[in-house]
Amino acid sequence: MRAYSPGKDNRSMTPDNTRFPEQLKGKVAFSGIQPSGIIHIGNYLGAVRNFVALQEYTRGYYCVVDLHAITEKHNPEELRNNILAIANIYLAAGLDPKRSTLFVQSQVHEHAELAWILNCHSYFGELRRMTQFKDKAGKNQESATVGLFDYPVLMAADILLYQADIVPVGEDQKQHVELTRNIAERFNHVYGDVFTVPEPYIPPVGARIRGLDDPTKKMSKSAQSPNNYISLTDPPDVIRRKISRAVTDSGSEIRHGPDKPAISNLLEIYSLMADVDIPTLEQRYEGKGYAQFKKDLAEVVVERLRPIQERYQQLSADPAYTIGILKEGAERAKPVARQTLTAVMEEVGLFGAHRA
Ligand code: AQP
Repeated sequence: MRAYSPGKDNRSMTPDNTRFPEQLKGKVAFSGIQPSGIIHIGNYLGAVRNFVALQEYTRGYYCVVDLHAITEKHNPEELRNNILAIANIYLAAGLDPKRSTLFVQSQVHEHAELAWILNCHSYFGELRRMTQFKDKAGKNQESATVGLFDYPVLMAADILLYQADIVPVGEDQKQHVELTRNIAERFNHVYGDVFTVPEPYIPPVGARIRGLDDPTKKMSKSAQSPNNYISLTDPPDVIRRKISRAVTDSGSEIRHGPDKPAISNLLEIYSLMADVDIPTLEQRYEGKGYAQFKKDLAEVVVERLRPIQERYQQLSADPAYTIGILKEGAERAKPVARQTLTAVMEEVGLFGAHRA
C-alpha cells in the first residue's frame, strides 16, 4: 500500500492539521475502533488505511476498543465475534504486529482506571456539547447510558495512557480529540507535565465518507440499512449491487463539488481506492454517464478489497493466531499504560501508586 501523501493533488476536505510523514518520524500514534460491527470502507479510508501508512514513521498502538462498544445495547455473543473480526481486519489490512502494538482495550485495565480519574477532571458542560452524544442519544437523552455520555473521557484515557503525539481518526472524531487535548492541558496545568498533548491526524480526503443511501450523513456501521455502507467483508456481488444502487445527484456530470454531494462522495471513494486524484477522474469520465462510472468504481473497490478479504478469511479460520497476537500486544501495552497511570496517581495523591 502506498504511504499517505497529503501533498498529492487531491481536493482537500480538511486541509488543516495534516502533517507530512517526515515530520512524524519517531512519534507515538494511538487509535482505536469499536467492535460495534464490521468495519466499512469509511472506517478503512478515514482511519485504518492511515494506521497502516503511519507504521513507516511512528510507534503505533492500535486498539480494539471493546469498552466503547457496550455504551449502547449490544449482544454479548456478537461483541465477542466482532472483537476478533476487527483485530483480523487490522491484520488483513496490513498492520504488522512486529511494528505496531495491537491489543484489546479491556485486556489493559489501566484504560478504565485512568478514565475514572479523568472523569473527575472533566466537566459535565463540555461533555454535553459533544455532537456524537447528541447524534447517538437523539431525543432519548434521559434514557441514554452514562457510558455513552462519558465515552469521550474513556477515549481521552485511551490516548493519554500511551503519551500519544498523534491520533489518526476520521473527521467525526476530531471533536473528541480536541476534548482530549483540553483535559490533558487542564491536568498538566494543575499537576505538572504528566501528559503529552496529542494532535488529531485527519486525512485531507476520506475523512468523512458519506452513506451510499444518504450522502448528507456519514457512512456508519450502525446505520439502519446495509445499503448505507460497504463492509470490508462484503462479497463482490454485494459490493457491485450496493454501488449500482447508490444515490446520485441530479444531472449526469461526474464532478466534485458542494452541489454534488453523492457523486463527490463516490469520487472520493474511487480516488482513494484507485490512488488516482479527483481531477484526473473528472477528466476520465467527462461525457460519460453515472452507469459507466459506478460500474468501474465497483470493480476498483472489489479489486482493492480482494487481498484484504483473502487474508481476512485465512485469519478467521485460525482464531488462536489472532488471540495470541492480541495477548502479546496487551503485554507490550500494559507497562506503558501502567507507567502513565502510576505517574497520574502519584500526582493526584492516590495510594494506588504504591501497588506492585
Ligand atoms: N464515514 C466515515 N468516514 C471516514 N472515517 C470514518 N470513521 C468512522 N466513520 C467514518 C472513522 O473510523 C474510525 C473508527 O470509528 P469507530 O468505529 O470507533 O466509531 P465511529 O466513528 O462511531 O464509526 P461508525 O462506523 O459510525 O460506528 P458506529 O455506527 O458504531 O458509531 C474513527 O477514526 C472514525 O473517525
